[in-house]
Amino acid sequence: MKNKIKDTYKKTKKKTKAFCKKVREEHIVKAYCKNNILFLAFLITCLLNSTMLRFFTMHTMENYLAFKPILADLSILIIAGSFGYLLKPKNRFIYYMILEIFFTFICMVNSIYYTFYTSFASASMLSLTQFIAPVGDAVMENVLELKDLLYLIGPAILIIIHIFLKKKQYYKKVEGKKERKQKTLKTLITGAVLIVIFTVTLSSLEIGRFAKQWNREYIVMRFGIYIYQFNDVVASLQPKINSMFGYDKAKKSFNEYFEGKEEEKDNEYTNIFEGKNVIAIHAESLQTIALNREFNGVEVTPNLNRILKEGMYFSNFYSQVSVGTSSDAELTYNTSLMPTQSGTAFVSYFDRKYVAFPSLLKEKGYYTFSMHANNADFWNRRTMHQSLGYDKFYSKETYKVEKENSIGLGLSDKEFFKQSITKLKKIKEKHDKFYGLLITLTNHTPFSDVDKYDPFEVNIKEKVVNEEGVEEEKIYPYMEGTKLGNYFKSVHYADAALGEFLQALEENGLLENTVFVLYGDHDARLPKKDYQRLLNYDKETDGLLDKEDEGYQEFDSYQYELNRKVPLIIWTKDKQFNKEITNVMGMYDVLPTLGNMLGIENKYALGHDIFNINEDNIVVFPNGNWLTNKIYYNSQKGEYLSLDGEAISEEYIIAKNKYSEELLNVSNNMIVFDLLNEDKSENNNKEGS
Ligand code: GP9
Ligand code: MN
Repeated sequence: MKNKIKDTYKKTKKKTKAFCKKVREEHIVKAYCKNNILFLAFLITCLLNSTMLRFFTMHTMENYLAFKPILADLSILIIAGSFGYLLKPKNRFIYYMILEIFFTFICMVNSIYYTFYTSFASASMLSLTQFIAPVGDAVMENVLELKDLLYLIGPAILIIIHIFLKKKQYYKKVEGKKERKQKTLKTLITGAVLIVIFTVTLSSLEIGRFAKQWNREYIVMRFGIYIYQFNDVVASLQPKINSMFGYDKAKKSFNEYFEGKEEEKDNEYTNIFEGKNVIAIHAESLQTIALNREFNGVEVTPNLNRILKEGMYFSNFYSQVSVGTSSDAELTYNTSLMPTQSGTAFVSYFDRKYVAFPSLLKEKGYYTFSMHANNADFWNRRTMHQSLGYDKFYSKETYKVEKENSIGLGLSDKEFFKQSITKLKKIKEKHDKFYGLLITLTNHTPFSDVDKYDPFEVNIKEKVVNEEGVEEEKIYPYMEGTKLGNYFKSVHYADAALGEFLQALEENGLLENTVFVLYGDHDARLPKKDYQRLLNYDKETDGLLDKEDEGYQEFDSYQYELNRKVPLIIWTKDKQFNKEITNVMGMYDVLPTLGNMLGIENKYALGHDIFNINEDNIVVFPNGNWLTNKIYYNSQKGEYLSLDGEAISEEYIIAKNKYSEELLNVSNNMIVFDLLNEDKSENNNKEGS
């Protein structure tokens, strides 16, 4: 047996040597390259594009030179390119050019998408272009960068090579059918072999995450952009297919999840707001970072600062949005469910049954409504707000929107609130109890309509004594001219609008017996470098402090994630709470927490009443990351940041990972399979029996 192995080894070694010698002597590589210039140019340019995409998005050496995605991309390109050989040489350029454009398009779209969403593109989201269109200008202004155009170099190179080859009579070569078939087959086999090699190197974790698809960065990092995109298209179709099959399994896991989940309900806040009116504000892109902040002694948000002190202020509160941004925030706030893993609930699953603030309060005799001065079809609100149980949606059609009273995406917040007061007065006259959600618009990226905001300086002014001994003012630009600086100006305007609104509510008796709630819908996607400037500004150089300098504050990707928090404020004129809640809390905890105060309950909430769970709370994000008072866990990287400096046990991480995965899964099933719809459940039972 041993001898046999030895013999085979010797033979293989001999054969390999002979092959290498042949390759060397007969210049096979050189000859291959010479005869397949077009195919190779296509391969190399597309491979460079996908590598460049990883470089621009994930930014680490390890990421963009990783072996696995290169191998995966190469295999896909070889397989796709192999069919070009079926064509006669003169027709091949068209084939490779079409492929080149297709693969370049994938890279460009992902590059732009990543800048905006810090994630890779999803076909289900891109199919929603009608919802993206109104913010298209914001995208063009802020997102399209020079790097996104670099991908076009690939097709340009292919065209140049084609012109060169044409001149050299390259396409005049005659290739018989048999020869063409052989070339195709050989190339195809090479691609297939590479795919097999790639597949055997995969770990079970990688395969598992590939199947789930939501951990997008992780998949691009392991499988390359081309396989990722193909998998994404399949995954985007999956919800439609899934809702046709697998109902029983989903229902079973749903029942198991909620079985025995009875939790403590009562606390000191139970029913304190029972029967009161509710005016809730969905504050566009309002981030906690703008609150309790001042420039030259002037507060960015004086009005919010006042009510957060008097009311309940949840200062470690996080939005849990996915690609559905504003609509996902509304979904999670209203229903305590997470955004769907594919598509968006507002668009793809608007016809499901939801247990939400409006539907629950309606049962208690409330008149429920929403107000937003944008197009009613944006995010499919016109339909989805009905599913959530709103009696009426006051959309753009009910507001007077003119150029003069608009800022950024549409009607300015000041004007929106002014016109809403008239509507609110009528509502109050007609209804005993009401619940309303007002969705603001002005504080939406790109925050560039600076001239239309109230003047607000984000510089540093200092009194200095000059050489002649005279006191004068010195101005350091600080945040002026930065996106974050403009953001503060925009938030200052939004705060002033809120201040005017609160005053008008008071003047019209609309604050009597009323609870005022405000949440930031999601972060403002501000550049990291601007935070660095905010924290580490060096006045002397108008640059940044060095790591070694005194007062330097680290701002890494964890700090960035932690700073994405948004405010939640619950305030009423009738009672001063003066309470700051610092335990971590997610948007999905609002319905259980505020619901308990209002005397309503959603049995199928995924969040918790923060006053019952307190420091044991966990905020699960749609991408699988999660946050507790102890750590921020990055599930893509399998790494975490300890928040209190204490060591974290592996069991803790395993348990929370399991919890998060289960929660995301159940939430998704509840929406996709319409599990809260009892009629559907009955029908399924009938069919099954
Ligand atoms: C549009 C507004 C903004 O009506 O709610 O939506 P977003 O771009 O934040 O998802
Ligand atoms: Mn929004």
